[in-house]
Amino acid sequence: MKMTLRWYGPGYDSVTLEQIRQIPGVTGVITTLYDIPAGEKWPKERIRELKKIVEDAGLKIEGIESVNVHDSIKIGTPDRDKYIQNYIETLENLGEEGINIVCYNFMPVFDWTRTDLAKMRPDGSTVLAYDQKVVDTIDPQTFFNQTNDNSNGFVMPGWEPERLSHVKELFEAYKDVDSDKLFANLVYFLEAIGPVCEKYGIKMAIHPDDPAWPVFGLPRIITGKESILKLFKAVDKPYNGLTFCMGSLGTNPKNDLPAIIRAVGDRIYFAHVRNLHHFAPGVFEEAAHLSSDGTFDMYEAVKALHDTGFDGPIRPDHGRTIWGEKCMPGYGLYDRALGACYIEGLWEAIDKAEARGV
Ligand code: DNO
Repeated sequence: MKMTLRWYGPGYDSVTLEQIRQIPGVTGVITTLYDIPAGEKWPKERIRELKKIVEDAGLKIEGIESVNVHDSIKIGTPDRDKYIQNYIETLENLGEEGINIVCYNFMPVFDWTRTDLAKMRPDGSTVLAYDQKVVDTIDPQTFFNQTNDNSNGFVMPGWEPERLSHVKELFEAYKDVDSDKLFANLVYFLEAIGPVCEKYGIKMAIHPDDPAWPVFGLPRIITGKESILKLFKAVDKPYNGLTFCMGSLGTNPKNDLPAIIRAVGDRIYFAHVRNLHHFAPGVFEEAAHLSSDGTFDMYEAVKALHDTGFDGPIRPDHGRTIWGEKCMPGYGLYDRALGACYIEGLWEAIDKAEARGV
């Protein structure tokens, strides 16, 4: 595995590449061109420029998170082919630069959803948290405004103000899109980008829905083992793979995380490793990465990745905000650095135990 950190690019991140380089074991970043709206083509020069910035800092771009998919593709409107063509050209430009892991999601309207971006824990740290009751009693526009207002002045991934200033219109546009239609549109998209992925060896790693159930009445289709395997069967090609995101799949306590890893196996191209603390169904907060701080057995999950021969990038995921850091909620330096070292410690121990036949 390759340990990485998500980095939003110049001007969008409070964390610098120089800081990332000093986290023991971290050799690369997962990044994006954050300013390019979903649906637009990524120019070759911009990709090259980004690559140079990262490489000049002694790191490597290990993957892109995300090349976002335009709503027309998810909805299946007549103009979707135009946006798919832009996506293909973006993949071509990435492929030409040797970047071949692309994380994306197929969630309608909202990307990941949390009801509190700074829930205070007893130790004074703050975390992202979710309570289904809040989602059930708030309208989507107010919810969006609230998320936007509480993000410490950062643009949160998947919550682009321009797109989401039209929440009502977006909901209207999705009104006939049920889960079958959304799934069919995903298959259409994956089939259309197949040739470019195969030409450049690009691995498309879909990000599971977060939380792993419908929110605000919108369908969600990548929520657990069955739906992931269904997608792999529908487009049974190696380029069609998964971002194994523990925090997203783990929002549903019924999802057995190590079992999902073992079932999906070599189609996991990228892993987000993190912990959640569950209080009740639909009520959870994000925890430190350590098993003892949350509900997941982190050893078992990392062991499953190790046992299945996972050799792609791992990144610690949302961290707590600690030590007075001013950062995008979930994406500070300190707790993610602690998370990276903890995951590396688990990995080393598993590696050595295996080598010694323990
Ligand atoms: C949240 C992230 C997601 C993820 C996208 C992938 O912090 O895990 O925003 O990047 O869903 O497209």
